[in-house]
Amino acid sequence: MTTETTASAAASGNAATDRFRASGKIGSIEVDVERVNLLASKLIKAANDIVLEERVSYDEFNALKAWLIKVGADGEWPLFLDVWLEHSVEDVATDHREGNKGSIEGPYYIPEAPEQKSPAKIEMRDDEKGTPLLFQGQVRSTDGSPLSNAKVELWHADEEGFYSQFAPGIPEWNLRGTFIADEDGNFRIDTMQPAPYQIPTDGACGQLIAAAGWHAWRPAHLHLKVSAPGHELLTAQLYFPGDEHNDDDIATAVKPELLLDIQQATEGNGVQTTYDFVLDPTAK
Ligand code: MBD
Ligand code: FE
Repeated sequence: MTTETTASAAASGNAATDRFRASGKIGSIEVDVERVNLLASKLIKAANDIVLEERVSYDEFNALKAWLIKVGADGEWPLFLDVWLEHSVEDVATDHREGNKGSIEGPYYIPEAPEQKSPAKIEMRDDEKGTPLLFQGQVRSTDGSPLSNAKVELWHADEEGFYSQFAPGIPEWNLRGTFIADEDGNFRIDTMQPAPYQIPTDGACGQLIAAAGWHAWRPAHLHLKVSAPGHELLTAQLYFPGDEHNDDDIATAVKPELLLDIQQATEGNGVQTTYDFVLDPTAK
């Protein structure tokens, strides 16, 4: 067994929970009393309607109670919410945009990954497994003008589907980096193609998936945050054609605009892809 395969749901869940607590997203949140009243009332009513319509039993009610307790104990609230709810929040937050489609952030983003000027190679182990991937493109504004020195943050799983800082035995910033595009908005990053990702099977979310007879897979994906002064931050994911889970992602986060065009590399072995990002100006 490699160190990586000893990754546990509780360890990755608790790391994601700690990361959310440290993210600064909580301190700045204030929700109006009217909105809390509306949203909480609707949520409670929806749950009660299900109980009445489906005649939920005490055994089912207690199974739910035990399961919700386990979600917290395993630190899997970030995973649960990001897999089954964030995609709708993302749709609402970005449906005004004219530029690039985005997708969900998910539970495994870490800000301030080491910065490098493009062209660059992302941090990886000397013996990093997998297919080398050259990822390049240009960042532009909606009017077509290149965004010089745009920032491209990239993070993704390794060839076994594990994320650094959320699975044991992986160097801190492995397959994570912040890349500064050139004066024409062009970036060029050498990385390693990620594997499909399976939701941890030994935690509460995995228990639900097994109990409901679902599958636990997300298609292989690159995570990105692309930004430039005066433009809305784009959070996105990019996917690989032919992945069998592009059509049934457990997190419902695939969009046709986010599929890469993968080519054989022109230099060395491996593959390459070009993907351009279009950012919306803020305050139009
Ligand atoms: C992931 O890697 C991910 O991107 C999401 C959205 C949820 C769980 C794991
Ligand atoms: Fe992911």
